[in-house]
Amino acid sequence: MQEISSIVSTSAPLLAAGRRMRRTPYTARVEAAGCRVFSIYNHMLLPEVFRGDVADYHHLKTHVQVWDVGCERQVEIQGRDAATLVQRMTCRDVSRAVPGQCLYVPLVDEHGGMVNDPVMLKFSDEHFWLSIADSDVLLWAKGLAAGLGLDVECREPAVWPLAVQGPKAETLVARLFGEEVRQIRFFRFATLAWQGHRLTVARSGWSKQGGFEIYVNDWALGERLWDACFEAGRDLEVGPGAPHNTERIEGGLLSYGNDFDNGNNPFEIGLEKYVHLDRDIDFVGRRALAAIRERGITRRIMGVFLEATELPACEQGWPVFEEERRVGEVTSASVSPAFGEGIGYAMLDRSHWNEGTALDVLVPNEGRVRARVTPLPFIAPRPS
Ligand code: THG
Repeated sequence: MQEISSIVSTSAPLLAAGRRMRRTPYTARVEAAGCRVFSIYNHMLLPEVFRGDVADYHHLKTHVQVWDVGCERQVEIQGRDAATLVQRMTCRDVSRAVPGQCLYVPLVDEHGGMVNDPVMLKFSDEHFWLSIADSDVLLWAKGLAAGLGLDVECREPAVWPLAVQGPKAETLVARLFGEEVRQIRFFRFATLAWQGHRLTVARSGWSKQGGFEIYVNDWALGERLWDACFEAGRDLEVGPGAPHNTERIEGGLLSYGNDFDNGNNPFEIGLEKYVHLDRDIDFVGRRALAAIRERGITRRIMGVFLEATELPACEQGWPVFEEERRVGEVTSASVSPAFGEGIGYAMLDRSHWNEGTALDVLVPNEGRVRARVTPLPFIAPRPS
């Protein structure tokens, strides 16, 4: 229990069950597999810890894990104006996407503030999914469609992604869906048969260990597919897992609600390469982002190394100082076994965002921790 106490305090009250804390088709299996900590994401249960924080990390980087990411809800946009609405919602040019392609698309509001950062799946010019992070995108999409008078239908389909992540993920998924999964390139998807059902299988997922996401479209299939993964992967040491805070920080993946929210623009969070102001596209917030680009940003997210061998969960932002002057805030942090010290993200004022800048971070129960600024990601991606 030592490790769990670093995530939530041992005296924390329990989370009440109820329909607002939606279960997924996999929740019963996740509980049986020994899930010790849940979070809530898109009003749905998201498992976080199984063996323990550090053991889960090493298992993910060595073997293969099955993740209940049913909370990655799909916002389905269908109809004659579907492509128009999706483009209105994102500052990234989606016009060249082809059917079978995924795109990471920052969604912005009229002030250029981040609404969400989903993965878009394009099925056709008239059919898209936005696989969303933790904010209520469906209502924003419906509001825009109504306000703009677009010919689209927006809904949340009965789809619950199951992720298979880790170095042995391809071997496992090929055993279930056949050798053709090996042909699926990064951020592409195919519709493949499994026990008479046609499922969308994408090479994607919220880790840098490689893997797939299976978009399960039938509640009753959930436990069967979960069980099939474990039967097919026994010799691969398959195990239950979940998106891992340390591994995703190492890889530079950002978390909506933790590292940024509606108060941040895409430039501040390092997503400038997805802001296509030089393309002839029409999106909400275009003028605002153009003005921000013109003005320049005053803060941005950077990596920080933290001289610590133990860190609590970052429940609130940790203030960052240079001597007595407050210059930013740590948004996520964790001790990395790969680096043997703390790593994290910090939103830093322009005066202190340069690589190598020495800072202090005020960590609850630890006091002042020495930190230094570093570019992201901490671990460069392997060529895929
Ligand atoms: N998969 C699916 N849905 C999701 C997530 C996911 N919804 C919630 C959340 N994760 C959305 N956020 C991200 C953030 C980063 C990535 C995916 C989803 C990601 N980025 C790659 C990178 O940064 O290297 C690739 C970006 C690109 O090349 O376009 O994978 O994980 N279904």
